[in-house]
Amino acid sequence: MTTAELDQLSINTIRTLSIDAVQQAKSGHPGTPMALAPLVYTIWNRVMRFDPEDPIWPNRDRFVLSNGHASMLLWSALHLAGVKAVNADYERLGNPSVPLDDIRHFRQLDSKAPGHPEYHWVSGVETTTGPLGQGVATSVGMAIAQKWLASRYNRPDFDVFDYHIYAVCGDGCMMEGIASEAASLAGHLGLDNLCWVYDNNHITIEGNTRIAFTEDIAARFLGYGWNVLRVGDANDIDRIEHALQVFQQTNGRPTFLVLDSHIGYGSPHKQDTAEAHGEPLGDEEVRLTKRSYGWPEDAKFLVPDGVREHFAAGIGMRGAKTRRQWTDRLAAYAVRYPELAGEIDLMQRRELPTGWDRNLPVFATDQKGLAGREASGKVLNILAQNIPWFLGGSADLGPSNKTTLKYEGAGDFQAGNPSGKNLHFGIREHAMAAVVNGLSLSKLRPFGATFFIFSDYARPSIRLSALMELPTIFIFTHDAMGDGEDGPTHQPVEHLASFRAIPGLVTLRPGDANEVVEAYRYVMQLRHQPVVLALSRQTLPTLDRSKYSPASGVAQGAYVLADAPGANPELILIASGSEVSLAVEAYERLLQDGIKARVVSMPSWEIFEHQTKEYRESVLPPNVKARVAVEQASTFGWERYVGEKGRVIGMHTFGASAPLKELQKKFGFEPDKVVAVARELLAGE
Ligand SMILES: Cc1ncc(C[n+]2csc(CCOP(=O)(O)OP(=O)(O)O)c2C)c(N)n1
Ligand SMILES: [Mg+2]
Repeated sequence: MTTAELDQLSINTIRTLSIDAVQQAKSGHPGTPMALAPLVYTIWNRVMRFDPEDPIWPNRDRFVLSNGHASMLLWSALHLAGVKAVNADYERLGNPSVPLDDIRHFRQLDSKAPGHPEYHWVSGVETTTGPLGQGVATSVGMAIAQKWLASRYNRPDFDVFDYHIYAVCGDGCMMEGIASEAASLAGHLGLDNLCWVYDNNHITIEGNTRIAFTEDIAARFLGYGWNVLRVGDANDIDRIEHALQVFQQTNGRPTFLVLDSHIGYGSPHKQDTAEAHGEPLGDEEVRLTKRSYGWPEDAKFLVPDGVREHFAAGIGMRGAKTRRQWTDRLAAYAVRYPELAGEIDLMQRRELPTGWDRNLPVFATDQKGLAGREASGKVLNILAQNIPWFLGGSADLGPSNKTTLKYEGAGDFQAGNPSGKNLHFGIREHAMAAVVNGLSLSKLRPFGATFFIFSDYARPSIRLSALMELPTIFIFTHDAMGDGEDGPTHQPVEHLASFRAIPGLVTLRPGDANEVVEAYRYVMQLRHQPVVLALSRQTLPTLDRSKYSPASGVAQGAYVLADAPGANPELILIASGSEVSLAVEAYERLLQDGIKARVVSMPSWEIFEHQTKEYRESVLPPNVKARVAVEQASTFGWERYVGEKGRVIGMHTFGASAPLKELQKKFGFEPDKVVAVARELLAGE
């Protein structure tokens, strides 16, 4: 067979595997894989530097399928390229990442060919996609990461990091706001290592895009400062390859490649229709379509002889060669620059350098105290100096979030200064969260920040962070009513409850400056869990730790901060964040009145739930039923800790606009109120 014939055979293999898998599952999206098989074939077999033997090789090119519903493209590519599996400890396992049998079980339980690309589940998937727009936005984080890594680690004669990022997207991704935010940022930053290929097929679920989407997309991307290319025929792999070469030669701008395609290509009755998007073709149409490809009509899941070999000769050979060259280069680099090479190695395993926690502050007792965000700012500035690859920024609230890295040499990440550690996301919270995910997927240790209320604008990407099991850090300040006069538009209420409801996410709301330090100490050691830190705007008293328990209790999620005489309480006050010192004040008064109270500081439900039953019951003894929880947030969920007989002092409205003191009075966050509720409870009222 000629090379051209092998190319076509490979493309049709991707198409028919996709058709068969969807038909077998009786669910899925055949049309886009049929249309984009030539594109994916070209990127994988002709262009990408990716070694199937080692899908986590640090300098590999990245491939992101942002239109995640077309997942069969990825499963076909991973299968045909012979990509090998890796486990969560980054060990190379040697078995195929996506066996053919799993493609036969597309969308079934435990299959390595699930409905959408899932990062933590299938090796070779660079990021989880499915919620449209997330993939392309995350790819911007990957591109920022590559620039940062190159600027820190590359040396004359040693290009340690020079990879490219390819993202494929459709109309849906282009309509989603997050993609616009991310494209705007990528254009500003001039990320010329980034190429988005837009599947311009004019079809979405409800029909032709003329019903809802008629703008000039190319003009939009020109406006963002991207280089815009067009290939008018999605079957023309030479033109596609040429366009990707143009991308590689383009400096100073990201590339947007508009690819005109026909959804359901080759299907006599379904091509160019919305039906091809998300329904199996049907047995008869499958036969007709295969006939149009010149494929055996009754063959199912057929990988003809020569196809795997063709991939082995393409991506296999190229990937192995480039990885070998890189490994040799890195070995020589490690001799010249042992420290830098050591960093690269640690980073890949998500480990921390020795001394990562040196100089972390200990805050002295202080009734006036320090705001959570202030303490956080001090800690961030130390951590960023101890951990070279710890970096981040805010969505235009750095001065307010106190997330700006101010030490000498921290620098701002910009097109002309890719070594900067302060990222300026602009007022783009959603893209920020996705970019932070992209940085984390690139093994940097990132944080992103905004006001807690605006976490609403970032939540879909935070959810994906948890789904992907990434150790990202989201720093949210102004975590309750502390911003007073800004009023209910700025006062988070249901946010803690909603983050506590996300599986795998750690939500932490420290109660004083030393709890902030301990929170970071805990967070930094996580390797597979994202964290939401909720920090106060206003000052919080720094508690006397010689009188009360040490803040290291944060690592247990909840701990006995102040106890009743003889550790034998009749009442438990539970609080988080700004309400911890309030609970302590109430406790002192109750104690004076002879009431045996205990204060439990509970910065994190999730961490607490992971402690032994023994520990949990030592903190919240089951026989002590008189419990009051105090938190300036929705009371939703607190029943689990206060029990049927307990009480919760929390929020039932959106708050109000007024100075903080008045709000505390109005909504009952005062010692008098806590004492009164405690007394009522003990009196059995
Ligand atoms: C955020 C989000 N909203 C809605 C959906 C449901 N959905 C999946 S695919 C799709 C249509 C996408 O159209 P397009 O991107 O043009 O894909 P094509 O059919 O051309 O492959 C929709 C609405 C989704 N996955 N994510
Ligand atoms: Mg479309």
